[in-house]
Amino acid sequence: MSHKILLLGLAALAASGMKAQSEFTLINEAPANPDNEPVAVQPVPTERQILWNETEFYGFFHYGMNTFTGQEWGYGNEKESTYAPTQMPDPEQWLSAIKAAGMKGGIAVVKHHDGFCLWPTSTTTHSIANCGNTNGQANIPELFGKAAQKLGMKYGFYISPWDRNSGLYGEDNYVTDVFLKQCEELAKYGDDQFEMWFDGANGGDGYYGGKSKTINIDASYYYDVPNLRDRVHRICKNCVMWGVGGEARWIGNEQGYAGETNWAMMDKSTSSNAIRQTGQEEGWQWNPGESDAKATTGGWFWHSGEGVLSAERLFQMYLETVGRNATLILNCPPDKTGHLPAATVNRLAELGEMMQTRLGNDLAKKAQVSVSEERTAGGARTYVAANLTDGEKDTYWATNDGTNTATIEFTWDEPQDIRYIMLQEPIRLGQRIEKFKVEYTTDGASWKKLGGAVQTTTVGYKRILPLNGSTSSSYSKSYSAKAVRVTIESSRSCPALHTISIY
Ligand code: FUL
Repeated sequence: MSHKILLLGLAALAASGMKAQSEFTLINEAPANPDNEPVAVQPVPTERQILWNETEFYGFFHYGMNTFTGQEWGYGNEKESTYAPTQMPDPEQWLSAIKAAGMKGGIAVVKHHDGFCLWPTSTTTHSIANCGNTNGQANIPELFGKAAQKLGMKYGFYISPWDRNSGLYGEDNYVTDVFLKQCEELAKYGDDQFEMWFDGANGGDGYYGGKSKTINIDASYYYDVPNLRDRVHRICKNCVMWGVGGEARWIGNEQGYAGETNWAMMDKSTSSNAIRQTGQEEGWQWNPGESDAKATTGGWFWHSGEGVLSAERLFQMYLETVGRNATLILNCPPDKTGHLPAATVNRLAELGEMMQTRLGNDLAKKAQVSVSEERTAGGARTYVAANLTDGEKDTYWATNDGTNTATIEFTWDEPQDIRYIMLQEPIRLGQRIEKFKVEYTTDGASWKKLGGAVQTTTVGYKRILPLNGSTSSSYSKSYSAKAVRVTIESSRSCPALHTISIY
């Protein structure tokens, strides 16, 4: 059509003797795509959500007034002096311990529902500033942020929107003069924060400045989320506003698992826990899942006598969350000394070694890789099979438009003992793969399916499939493979993968 219009225009110009350049503007009908990249399937993540997803596995530290009262939800009337760490709290110790487990960051709870703030704040007297003991003066967000930066880890804070201490709770002033200001104060403890955690527990009974009553609010508007997001993002541009903030979703349970099928998309209006676990292929919002779970046997806060889950169980949680296109935030509560107990530290180190043994040696890197199709290269990009094993997250393999199925084959000179396969899509192109299968051959002739009865549907940011089909004893059986074949059976558009690893 545009060509016809242009020709008519030129004919008219020739007739009138005018110059073409000043009279005509050519409008491109298709956006330029010099690299021949596949068109993204909507919706797609923001840059902030992509960076957040790369944190994958991070720690959660419930520590505060409840650590000293033995409660899980303080009423809000606890005396400031009850917060009395017996030693100087040491967030660097917390973070070093989770780093040893392979975690890339941490979130510190700095205000829980009881309203007690672990930093000196102008917004309330209910903070460490008035606890009256030296160890208690440790400014937790400040120390936590600095320690994370020192250790090269990502960090962020949990601030409860619900405040059972504040006499203003339920009124607009609480949001404008207390909550938003507190969030802004926290944002100022480091503009490189990756996540701010806003819990869904809201309203109910509490102290509320002495009123001791029940106050119910409507969380869908009360916390002024658009303003909250703007105010934090102005300071911390890559800070994902979790939960109430709407940029990443709760996975629908606190047991450390996501659905075997798990889409990063969801409709904002949908809140059933079953749907949170799987997301929705047709969801109109990029709202990826985060799974919050406890590493200990008690509550979220430290309780005397509690145990620590086994490394095997924690590894299972990892497979069932990070391995299913969610992130895992694993709670490790510091005790009254302001340190993680030795049993937790030791277990985290054990987990780190287990992760290294099981997922530390990528056999795909020494295989020959062949694929059924490689997308035609564009200016600065190729889509070759070798991109799958080059260790780069920005290069990827893809097929041509219109080809929505494919096979990818890894072959070794000598048979390899294998237990896991890991796949990753370049999610800036949207989540595409709907169904795949993994097979292996020992003799080079007959192929057998791997993964047991596990659903091999979605991939997303990351998918790890235990090849024996068990997440609880995933290491118990290996397969001797001369070759492994991944078949993509269905995809929303031409499939693209940036990495496949085999362990
Ligand atoms: C819940 C809270 O009510 C718990 O106390 C805890 O902080 C957990 C992570 O989120 O909804």
